[in-house]
Amino acid sequence: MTYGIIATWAMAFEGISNAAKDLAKNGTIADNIEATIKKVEDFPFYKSVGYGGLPNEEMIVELDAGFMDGDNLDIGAVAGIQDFANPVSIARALSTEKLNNVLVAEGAAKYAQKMGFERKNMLTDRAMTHYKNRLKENSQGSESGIVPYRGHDTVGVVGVDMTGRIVSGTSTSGLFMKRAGRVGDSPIAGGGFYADSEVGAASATGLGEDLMKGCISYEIVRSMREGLSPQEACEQAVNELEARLIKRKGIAGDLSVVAIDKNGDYGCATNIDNFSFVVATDKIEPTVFIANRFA
Ligand code: SD4
Repeated sequence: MTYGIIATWAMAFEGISNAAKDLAKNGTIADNIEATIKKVEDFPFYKSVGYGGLPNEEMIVELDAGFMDGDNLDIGAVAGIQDFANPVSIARALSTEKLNNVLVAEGAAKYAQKMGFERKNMLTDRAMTHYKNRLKENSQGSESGIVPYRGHDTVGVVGVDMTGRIVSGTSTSGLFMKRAGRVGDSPIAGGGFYADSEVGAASATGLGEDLMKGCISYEIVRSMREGLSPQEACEQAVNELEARLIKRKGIAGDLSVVAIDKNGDYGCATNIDNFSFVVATDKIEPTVFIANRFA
């Protein structure tokens, strides 16, 4: 029986290792993706996710998360939510609602409060120090603008369990120093995540503004449906989107993606160097791989 799970960035290794054990014992992919993402959200030193995530330009941590169940195409997402420990769990809960599946800011917080999700101040002293240092650097003119953190980025996890259910989930604090209210690709279905149990799932990390322009996660699942392998679909999506962006705008941001199909085959592509991702399947022990920009 096939199962498999793949996550963006090495930081998900522990969660993926736990998930692999559970999936081998018939665990559900939805529970394991949520648990894997929560582990990253709870760890204070990852700069782009959950507790310890870096704040926006007003020194407020605003979090985005998405969840999609590929069996019935249910989606749930929160954007710009503050002061809740596990945005991915809120997104998952929203995916089970009939309507109102995507909530932002105060509305999302009201829902989370009503549903009893854990409240938490997500700004750590460490993140505050980063913020203050960046303000200093900006005022000295040495660095400016918003940039994704390379190496500790958004967590995106996709996987299939032994029942054939396929799920995709994401969680992020978005870009450091983003404008208040800015939303990236991570809580956008088809942008940061997509899943369809008839085909496979994909998730993205990098510059949300550019990833969204290609609806990149949907695009990968769409081309897998047409017969491309996860690897071919990931490479095609990143290559084509980067080429289109460069042609029209002269520049493309960071684009990194992972995907899995219903057979448990996986793929990954990136236009940066040293993009790490973690894979575990019924054939592969939990392993961190490093992908580099295509030639
Ligand atoms: C975003 N794609 O908010 C996310 C962030 C990310 O670099 O992946 N971090 O645009």
